[in-house]
Amino acid sequence: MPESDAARAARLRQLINHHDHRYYVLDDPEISDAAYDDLLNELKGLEAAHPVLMTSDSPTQRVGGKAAHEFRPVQHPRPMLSLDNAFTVDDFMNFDRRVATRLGVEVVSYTAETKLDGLAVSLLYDAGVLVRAATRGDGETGEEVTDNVRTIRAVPLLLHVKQPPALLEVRGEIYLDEIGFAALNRRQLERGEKTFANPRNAAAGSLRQLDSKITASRPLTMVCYAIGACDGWDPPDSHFECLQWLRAAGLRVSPETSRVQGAAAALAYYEAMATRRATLGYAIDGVVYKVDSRDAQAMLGQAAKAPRWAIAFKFPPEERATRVLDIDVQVGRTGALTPVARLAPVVVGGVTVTNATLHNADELARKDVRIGDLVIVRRAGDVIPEIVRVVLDQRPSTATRYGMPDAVPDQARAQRIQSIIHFASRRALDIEGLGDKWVEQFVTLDLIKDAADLYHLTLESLVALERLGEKSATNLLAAIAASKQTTLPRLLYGIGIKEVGEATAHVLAEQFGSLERIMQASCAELEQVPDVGPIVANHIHAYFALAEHREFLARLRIAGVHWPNTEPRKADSPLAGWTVVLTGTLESLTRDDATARLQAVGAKVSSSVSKKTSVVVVGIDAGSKAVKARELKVPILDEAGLVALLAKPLAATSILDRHALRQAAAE
Ligand code: I6G
Repeated sequence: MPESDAARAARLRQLINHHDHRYYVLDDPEISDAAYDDLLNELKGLEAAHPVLMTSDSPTQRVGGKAAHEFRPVQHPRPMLSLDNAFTVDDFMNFDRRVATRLGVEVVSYTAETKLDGLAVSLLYDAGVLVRAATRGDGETGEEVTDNVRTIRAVPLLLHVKQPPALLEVRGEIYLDEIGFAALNRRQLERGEKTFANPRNAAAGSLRQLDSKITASRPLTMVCYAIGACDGWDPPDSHFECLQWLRAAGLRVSPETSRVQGAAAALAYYEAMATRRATLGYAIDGVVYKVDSRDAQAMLGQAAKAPRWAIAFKFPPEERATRVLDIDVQVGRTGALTPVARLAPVVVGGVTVTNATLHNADELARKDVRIGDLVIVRRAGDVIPEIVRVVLDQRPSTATRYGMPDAVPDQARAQRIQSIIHFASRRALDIEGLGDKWVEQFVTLDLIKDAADLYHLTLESLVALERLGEKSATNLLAAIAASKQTTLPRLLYGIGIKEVGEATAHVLAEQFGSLERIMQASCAELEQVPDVGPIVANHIHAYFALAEHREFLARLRIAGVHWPNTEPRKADSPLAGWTVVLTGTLESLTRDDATARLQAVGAKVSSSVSKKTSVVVVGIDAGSKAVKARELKVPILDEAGLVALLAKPLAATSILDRHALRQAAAE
């Protein structure tokens, strides 16, 4: 091989990395897309002709490689904490006064940054080379997503530093901007695949792809906001300088970062960002203030879950006015009719909203929403669009009430479509690529009548459809075939028994062990299951009493769908013998879910604390039970500890050691 090929390949790598940095990090490209493609194609050609020229940090390696089977758990070198929140000016002022008092200063110097609504990740650079990327997970343990993160061009594979630290952990947020999000959803629609509800879900879904080629096709980007663990190097003295260092090292840092002196300047930054929020081009849900001096940060230290030197001041959910163009009903998988307002498109918190559910006839009447009304819309929990209220003084004289129908034409067909969509959904049989639009089309064209028919679709029938090429059809059939190997809880959830959610499906499977035993169970036996009351027991019993449903399950089996029996719960379940008390409000899961999941791993959930209690889980605003637990010296877990326990019940003892608050106050 001529020497010049090696030199040319090295030069091309350098040039492409430079232009990636200009385009993806600085947002300031120097060359046209066509000129960039020429460079990349030339490098690909050289590497194909001389494979020895290929390096692991070559930009050609960002296209994604082999599909993985799972995401390996990885322990973070230092826990990835969360941030305390402020929701009001008073909250923020209290934080500022607390910090000032502890530091013994009058005016605190902060770095202010935007809080992007994405997914927190940790990047590990070994001597300047990206060697690992992991999601935050529960803060202690995340999932390794290196192959996927390598496809993100805003993430340098090599740091632009002459003498890189021996080890450097960088933390930040992976997200999609508004243009990237809209483009992705457009593409999903074109392919008949599910669109994403918001950029955060899209980013999370894109990063959690086992096939990194799919991640490579998604327009993800990243901003970095902190240095985590490091070795062989002292970071600069202030957070602001750390961010500048990261920027100089080739990483993307929020362009909105600013140093502010004192509370008044901090609040002015908040106001400025709140005003600019709608035009930034990416979703932010607040601003983050960090005490700037790293020495001061060290003096302040951290509480159980969050540093004492930082706070996220959240924005109130964004509200926008728009017009109700129409109201109609949507048929759910159980046949229930839900009124839906069709809205003039409006961007709320970075997402275009065109529909808002009105839940049921009562809610429709209570809010008195009429066709033609001007309404205020927000995204509940910043996700699901909802109508907050009607702007009554702008109600047009032509506004008309909507009469909820008892039934709609084609209701049975709409219901069948919804039940198949549910059956194929990620938490049920998980048939990847079977978007809602395809299900609608298959049912409309009479290719399928129910979910069992999916397993009899053929390549010939699919390629005959417009817009479904042979490759997509083959992939879809492979995904359908792969879903045959499933689990009893997934099946129980997927068949869509009224009010049987994932948690109940799990507990049913745990308690009965096989579908046959659930089918034969009486209402009284079903009611013995934790989480199953008389109404749900009745739904389950009624479902299996219908010959049509039993026949459907038999057809699934004949088609090769297989769900191994689970072992009915035994005394050696990981938490068998444990008694757990839940108190206070949990943020990431409901009390019912927590109960069902604890019971599924063998724990008994009790409502009162005694010496025999194994652990008390303390949520927000916990009252006397937390006090009693301290008095009785019963171990106390916070919510993060509960999540860790549910994720790995076999590691219960070490989780208790790690998370239990152990009555620090009492000891
Ligand atoms: O979740 C976060 C978003 C933004 C952060 C964060 C941040 O800084 C701009 N900083 C820290 C230290 C943490 N979470 C824990």
